[in-house]
Amino acid sequence: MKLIRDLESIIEPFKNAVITIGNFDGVHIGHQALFKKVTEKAKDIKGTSIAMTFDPHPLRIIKKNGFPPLITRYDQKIELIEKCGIDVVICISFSKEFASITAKEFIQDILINRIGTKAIVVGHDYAFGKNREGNLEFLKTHTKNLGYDVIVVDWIEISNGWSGRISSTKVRELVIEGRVNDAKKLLGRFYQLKGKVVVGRNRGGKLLGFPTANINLCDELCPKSGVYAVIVEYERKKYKGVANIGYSPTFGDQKFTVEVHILEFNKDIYNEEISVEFIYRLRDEKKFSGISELHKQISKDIEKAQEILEI
Ligand code: RBF
Ligand code: MG
Repeated sequence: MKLIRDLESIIEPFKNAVITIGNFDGVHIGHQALFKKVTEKAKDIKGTSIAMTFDPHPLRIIKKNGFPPLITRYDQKIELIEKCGIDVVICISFSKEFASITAKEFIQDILINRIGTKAIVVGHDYAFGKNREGNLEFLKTHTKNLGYDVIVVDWIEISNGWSGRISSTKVRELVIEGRVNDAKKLLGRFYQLKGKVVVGRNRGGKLLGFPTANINLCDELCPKSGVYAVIVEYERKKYKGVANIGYSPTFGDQKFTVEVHILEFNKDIYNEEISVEFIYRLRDEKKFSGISELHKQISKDIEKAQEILEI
């Protein structure tokens, strides 16, 4: 897959370009359906399958605050799009200037003239460009004079055990509510956090008997506080684990942490990158009357996690 970060670097249009355009935060099953249609159509017309996306997320530029936490960070998003079999990802560095381009200019100058678009694949509620001018109706009225096809993907076809609307907003809601199992239905994979292992309080192993790797988060989406059965990936190997998200109320901590106790593991992994897949939410975080009560509960959590992760 080819990654393009700058439109200027496209010196000649792609052969029979089939394109889909979006933020694709989360690369959920709705997005995956769009990519599938793009690759199928590109195969049909012996062309190039293209996904255009944006980084940073346009809302971070348009809205000063109140933008949503990301489901997938930039590198993870690109990696997931690549897995869908797309030939070229064009990732626009979103700016106020880019936002001011009209839908007509965007289609004519960028999609047609520069990229060589022959077909645009969209969901039925799609709109782009300044003031969301570039909606489906708009796209369709320009097909004849600009010479491209519009292909609409019906998202109902791909429900995957989920009957509601599929959107990044819905995925965020589910993760924030701790409903990682439902989030999985929409993502087509488990929700995953990636981060560097940082120094914690150095208490888990010594005092409690369960050492934890504390993960440093930037501003990505974090599941609801609580205890989860997880799968940890480190150096391409997978391990079972139990994660705790929250404030460790037993110790009266004021600091929010994401920490994971990795089963059958005793390496020093400070400063190393790990990823944590959230498989199942075991319980809420609780204030225990003492260390031994908390220790007992964590032993039970591990037992339950072992059972869940066995299958
Ligand atoms: N701390 C709490 O105060 N309440 C909990 O319910 C709780 N559950 C945990 C469950 C697991 C599986 C793990 C690994 C940790 C949990 N902790 C909990 C956090 C614990 O207090 C923390 O790991 C140590 O204090 C080290 O920082
Ligand atoms: Mg720790």
